[in-house]
Parts: sequence; structure tokens; C-alpha cells
Amino acid sequence: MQSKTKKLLAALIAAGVLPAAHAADIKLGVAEALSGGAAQYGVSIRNGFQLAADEINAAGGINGDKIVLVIEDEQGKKEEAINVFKKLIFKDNVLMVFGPTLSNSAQAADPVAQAAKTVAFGTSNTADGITSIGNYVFRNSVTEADVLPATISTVKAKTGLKNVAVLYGNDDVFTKSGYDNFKKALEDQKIPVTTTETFAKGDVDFKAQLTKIKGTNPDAIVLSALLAEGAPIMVQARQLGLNVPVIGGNGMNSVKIFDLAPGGASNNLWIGSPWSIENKAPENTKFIDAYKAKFNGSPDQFAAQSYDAMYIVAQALKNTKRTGELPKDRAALRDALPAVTWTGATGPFKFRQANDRAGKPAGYDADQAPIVSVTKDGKYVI
Ligand code: 1QQ
Repeated sequence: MQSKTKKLLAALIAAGVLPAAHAADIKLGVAEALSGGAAQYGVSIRNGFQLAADEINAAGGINGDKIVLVIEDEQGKKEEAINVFKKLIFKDNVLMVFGPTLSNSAQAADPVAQAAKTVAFGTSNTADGITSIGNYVFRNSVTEADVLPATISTVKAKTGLKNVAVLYGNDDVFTKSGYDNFKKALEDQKIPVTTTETFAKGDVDFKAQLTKIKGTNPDAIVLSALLAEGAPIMVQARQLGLNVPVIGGNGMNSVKIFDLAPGGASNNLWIGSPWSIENKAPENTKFIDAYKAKFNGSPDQFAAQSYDAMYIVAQALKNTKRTGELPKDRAALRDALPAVTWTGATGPFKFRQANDRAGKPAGYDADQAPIVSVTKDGKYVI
């Protein structure tokens, strides 16, 4: 194109006369919780996507085509996740959808994408059964089933714990699945449970459960919670003098815990994750530096996973021929994804085929091993 014409086009786009998108732009949907309690995760996730998409575009995009993100707030609610998935898939005609933030929402919204033969790619869904929804469902988040046995065995080896009390949210797909997997890991590793207590989403006072737990004198508390409830649980446990290790799942793995449970209340929290801010691998250092420069704060596991997920999809897109026919292009992306391998902020990554309930091949899980760390004075220490 002549540079005069280019300048004119740019001026028309800047003035809003012409839309910025052109035929070759690649529209990807992002459906995350940007408001409500789950925004503790969703905002980091969105940041990770934006950072990676900007980097990919600055480096020439996908064989010259730009990635354009269509970002929607699903509020951490399953009904909203369904609405947003429908908008992105049927109105915005995105090539695929990233999200939603919570497994609770994914279980409700992913069937919409599966039925529309559009990839739903979760970067933070860790409950059992998500990828059994179908062959268009992918995730790079390491499941509770993979993380919790390693977390328990590490804490057992390092602290010599003999028994634990269990506390979990019984009305959320993720916290319930975390409980199921904790229970199984504790049985497998022959660790007795002194008591099992529950709470519900939105609860703010956990003193009754924690007092009961304290009465059983456990060596540690196993906690399956999201931050909105998990952080006040840690604060109230420490107030009651329960200073034993707390063993959490993916929901407790965020630097936000240091603000939400201040003054040492967050100390002695054990979690497992493939990602650590202390990992000095060059891919991770580059990610952490770029994130800090762009967002003026430290990244967490959730930002690292969405950042890597964007690069994983970019690799698949580089290996597919887009025709402009949406159903064909959506199917081609799905078919290209399983073979992608990528070394990013979370280290080397590949997919592992998951099965549906009848044992038939369905979607794809992350094939990555967790590293266990413990919080100490505002840091995760390995
Ligand atoms: C899930 C989770 C949460 C911690 C997401 C942020 O792992 O809901 O599956």
C-alpha cells in the first residue's frame, strides 16, 4: 500500500470513521470474572492475556495477522458465563473463547462452546470433569487431582504431620472437587482426619467451624476454598490461636493472600503449582519483568497461566490455514491445539488427553507437575 493511502486509512481509523479491525484480524474471546469476589483471579488472568497478545502482535502477529481480544466480564457467576459465551460465540463470531474463571462457571458455560464446535480454553479451571465435557474443551491449569496429592505428601515429609482437620466450601464445583481430591489423597497416604467442616459462598464468620477444628488439635488444616472465603478463614484461624500449617489448593495460590490476610496471618500456607515467582528460568523472568512494567504490580500463577495459554494458541494458529469460514477455522484450531508444546512462564507444557464419563476421548488437560511452596513473611518459599 502507498504510504499516503496508509496514512489516510490510519487517520480514518483514528477518527472512528473506519473500524480498526480488518478481514485478517483474529478475534479471540476472553470471558473472565472482572468484578465480584472471583475478580481476585480474573483481573490477573485478563492481564496475562493482554500482555501476551501485545507481545505477539508486536512481533508480527500470526504470520502477519493481528490478534484482537474481545473481553467480557462474566462476574464469576455461571448464568453470566453462559450469557457471555453466547455473545462471544454467536454475536461477536470469535474464533475461540478463553475462560471462564471458575470451574463452577465452566461446568455451565463450556457445553455452549462444545455444542457450537468452538474451543473453550480454561486457564484457571482445576475441578474434576471439566474437560470431560467434550473435545473442544482445553485447559492449561493443573487440576486439583494432580496438585493435591503432591502438596499433601510434601507437607507430610517436611512437617511430619500425623493428622489433619478438613474445611471446605460445599456449594462450588472447584471447592467441592478440591475436597474430593484431598479426601482421596489423605486416604491414599493414610493420614487420619480429625474432623470435616464446611462453609458456603459468601460466609464471613468461620469461628464456629474453626473452634471445632481447634478442639480436635490437628497437626494441619486442609482447606479447599476460594480467596473470598479462604483469606478470612486464615485470619480467623490465627486469631483463635490455630497457627498450624494450612494446606490449600489452586484457590489459595495468589499473592493477594498477603493483602487479604495481613500481619502474618497468611504465614504457613502450603500450595502446589507449576509456577513460582522465584523460578529464574529466562521465560519466566521475561514474563515477570514485562508484567511488572505493564501493570505496576507482581503477577501470580493465574496471570502466568493465561500468558502461556495465549502463546499456546498462537502456536496452534501459526500451524493452521485460516479460510475465513468460521466453522472450518474453529475446527482447524481445535485440531491443531493438542500437538502444541510450549515452554513459557510455567515451564515446559504439553496437553494430556482427558476422557468423558463413558471413558471415550474428550478434551485436554495440562500435563505439568506442581512444585510445592510455603508462605513466609509475604513470600512463597520453595
Ligand atoms: C477453579 C479454580 C479457581 C481457583 C479459579 C480461579 O481453580 O474454579 O477451578
